[in-house]
Amino acid sequence: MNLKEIVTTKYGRDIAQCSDKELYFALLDLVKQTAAGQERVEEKKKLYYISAEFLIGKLLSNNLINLGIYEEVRELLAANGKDIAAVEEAEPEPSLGNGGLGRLAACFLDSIATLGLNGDGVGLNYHYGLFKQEFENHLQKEKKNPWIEPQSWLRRTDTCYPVSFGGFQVMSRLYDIDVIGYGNRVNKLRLFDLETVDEGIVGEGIDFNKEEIAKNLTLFLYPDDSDDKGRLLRVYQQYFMVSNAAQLILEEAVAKGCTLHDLFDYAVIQINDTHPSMVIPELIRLLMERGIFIDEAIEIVSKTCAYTNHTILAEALEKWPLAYLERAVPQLVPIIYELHNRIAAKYGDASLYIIDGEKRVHMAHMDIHYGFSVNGVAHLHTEILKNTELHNFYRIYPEKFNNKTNGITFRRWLLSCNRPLTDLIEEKIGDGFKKDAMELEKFGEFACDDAVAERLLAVKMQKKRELKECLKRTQNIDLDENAVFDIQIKRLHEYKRQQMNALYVIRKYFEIKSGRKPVRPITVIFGAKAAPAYTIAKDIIHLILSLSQIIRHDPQVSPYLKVVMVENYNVTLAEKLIPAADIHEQISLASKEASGTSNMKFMLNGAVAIGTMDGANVEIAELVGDDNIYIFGETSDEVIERYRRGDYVSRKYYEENKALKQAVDFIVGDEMMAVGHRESLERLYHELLNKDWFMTFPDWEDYCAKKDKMLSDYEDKKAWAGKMIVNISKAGFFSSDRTIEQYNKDIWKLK
Ligand code: 26Q
Repeated sequence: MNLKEIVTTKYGRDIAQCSDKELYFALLDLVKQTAAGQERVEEKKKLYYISAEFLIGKLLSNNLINLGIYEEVRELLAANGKDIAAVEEAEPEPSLGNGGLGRLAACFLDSIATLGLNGDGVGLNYHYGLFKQEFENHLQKEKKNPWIEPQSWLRRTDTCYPVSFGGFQVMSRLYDIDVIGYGNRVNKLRLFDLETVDEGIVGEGIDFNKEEIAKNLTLFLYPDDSDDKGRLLRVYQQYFMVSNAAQLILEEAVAKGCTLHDLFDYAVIQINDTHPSMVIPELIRLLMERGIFIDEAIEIVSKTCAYTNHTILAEALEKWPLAYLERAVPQLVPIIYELHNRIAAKYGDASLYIIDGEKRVHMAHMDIHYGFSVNGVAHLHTEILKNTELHNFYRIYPEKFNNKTNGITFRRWLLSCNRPLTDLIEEKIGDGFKKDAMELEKFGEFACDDAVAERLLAVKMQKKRELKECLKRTQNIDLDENAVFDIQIKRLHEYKRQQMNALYVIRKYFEIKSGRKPVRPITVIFGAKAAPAYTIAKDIIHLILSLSQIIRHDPQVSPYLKVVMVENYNVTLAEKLIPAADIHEQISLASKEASGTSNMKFMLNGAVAIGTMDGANVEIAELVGDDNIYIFGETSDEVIERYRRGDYVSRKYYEENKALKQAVDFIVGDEMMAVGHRESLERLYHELLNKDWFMTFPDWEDYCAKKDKMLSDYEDKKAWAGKMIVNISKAGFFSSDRTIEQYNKDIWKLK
């Protein structure tokens, strides 16, 4: 059936008489139907990408593009007086992820399907996902974010499994979402839900009884883990995810003729950070239940599982108290002990142990010993893992370690979110780049072409205007498209250093007040959610929101400087913000950002980075060259050495740098206190002065100087357009198609 027929059958009306929401539901049917007719060959070996997060974003336009029917549908709607953009807005965004790791998983699914590889994602069907962020009194408030409607991308299946916890059992149900590759096959995202889940136990905000496991297990992504009950719930969630995954994997393998002794010929499991690590002992347990002796069970599982590390931050490396596991999943405890004992017997070195002296289970250690591959997500990150964080493991298993620099899907982050840029590129170099991203290199030939420069600047202006219109309509935010747009969007974390950017804004504020006006208005845009229990992160949001108000109401400063924090930053907003950026901020403390992926999205959309030599910035800098990126700050070696010495004193920098002192003091000055909350601002002030764990002060002067240089360079429009073109033309390497080809060649070995 075509869209017209679907609409007639569904509503008994014409397209022109339908609401945007009705058209969205009709297009859901159309896409599902079309996808059902696509290739779905199941080869013998299959990849299972298990992840606690899949930040897939809205799916309608992406699916239409990948099916090759976007234009057709757009024209049909237009002919009936309907705007496809308005129909897209009727789709709720599933918020099944926090940030980079979840978005990476979504990009990977797109590339796996596009490359025609046999691989599914496996995760959880959180009903409320991550919280929805609202601002009240310059503070973040968390609200629940229901996204599942009676008609959605989810397809209910008949697959249900029992999952046993200490003292009780629950039943799961599997829901599938089609993952439609670009002009190619269709894979699946398989999301397990709890049959007995009860939305009724959630109140207005995101509070619920954390102990009613049989009702709450799939309500939220990562419920607050600041207390024991929350952490315990996380363990229950993780086991629920991997127990279902393991049962699904075995069932599918056996159906294809697997004897279980040869499981690794039928399945390869990618463990996305340590959140799914319990799949290792769970699979061993299930194989033993089916009659395989432990030695062989361990060997089979070790040949099936591969682990990706996404962080070196100590607090993000999961270490679960054995007591939690004894309570939630007692059946795994003897297996984990066995895995640990084998290591302890073989190596005297306690840094390699799975269970430490405080009876905590180091999930990453289990993955490294009992998986066949360990990868980092950018060159620098992998080197730090090998040489520093996981050095002792690298010494015994050098062959397991490998790098897979992250990537992004160009279908969403160029074709879908920036049509005018796509069209311009296509006009100049043909459409080969849509399948082979490295062809973007050809666009570099136009770096000095005035006509192309002008067209490119016009595209940027158009996207800035679209952002302005969108933020006005949805959040009542006023933007001036003639200002330079400087954007920092990512989770709020001290190591990402949004506070450093805010201190630059304060410095500018003082400069303007003293008569030094910028040649062009500057608009600094932030988007970030803070974890509900991460106090300092919330203080930084409070600082930015308060600052925004002070500047907005200061007639001396507001014509030249604006600070905006968009509410509820998510994938949908990213798709509007990224194409509109002139400057993007990648200013993490060197060594701390494993890769970053928004850096890749921005460069692809012709924005220029200010950044540290961290994560994938290092690879970007190498590709675009010094003239096309603004690098500042200490190197990862210097930072690691500082931590080793342990002698960093932030107060010294504060006392020796007048501009810095003035900016930091402003946080607790009268203007701030008049609009903000004393407790929050003082806490942040003291944190910076007495700790500044992520070392913003040593990098600040260099950061401000580079930013000023950048703003003055921006005025040479032709030269700036050249930088934009170089950034776009060098982005090909960061296609997730390249990343996935490398995973497949080195790790998965499918096809
Ligand atoms: C751990 C323990 C307890 C509670 C929560 C967590 C937890 C939750 C989420 C730990 C880590 C995460 C998410 C991490 C993440 O998104 N990492 C990012 O991964 C990207 C993809 O590889 C990288 O580009 C980013 O650099 C990295 O920060």
